[in-house]
Amino acid sequence: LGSNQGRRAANLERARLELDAVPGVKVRWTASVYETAPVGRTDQDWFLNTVVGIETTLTPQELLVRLQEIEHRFGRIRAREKRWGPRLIDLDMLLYGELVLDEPDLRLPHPRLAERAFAVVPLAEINPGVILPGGIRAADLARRLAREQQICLYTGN
Ligand code: PH2
Ligand code: MG
Ligand code: MG
Repeated sequence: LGSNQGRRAANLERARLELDAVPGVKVRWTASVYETAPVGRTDQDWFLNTVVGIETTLTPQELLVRLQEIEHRFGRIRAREKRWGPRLIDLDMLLYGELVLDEPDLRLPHPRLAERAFAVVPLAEINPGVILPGGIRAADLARRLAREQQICLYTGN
């Protein structure tokens, strides 16, 4: 979950609640919120990011549609925004169990997951032992990425 516009922390919390309210989705784990330097396009505000772990009976494609519906309810209009640009809320699927999927609109694990401290650090809180692309444990990769990228625990101050 990511947000770098508006009330960022409130956006993350609302998205988490909306996700939990989706039929067939239960949010089981929630990582801390981190403030993170923008990756990809650096000329934008810092993000708040977190990761949630869910249990679901939905397929990845069904879940993707639900994530996009939530983004849409925040007023996100994809056609009007830049890739990697500012956003009120961004909901990305990082992993779906151990599934590997390569479809035009959905690749799992998320193709850039293992490069991004803002995803791996909170993920490692929830599941330190999960093996990420590259064959490395989330906790080990998180430690490495956190040294290279700007990320700090968000306390609300
Ligand atoms: N999301 C992006 C691009 N860059 N940078 C940070 N720090 N956090 C994000 O969630 C993020 C980003 C595209 O979705
Ligand atoms: Mg994203
Ligand atoms: Mg996205």
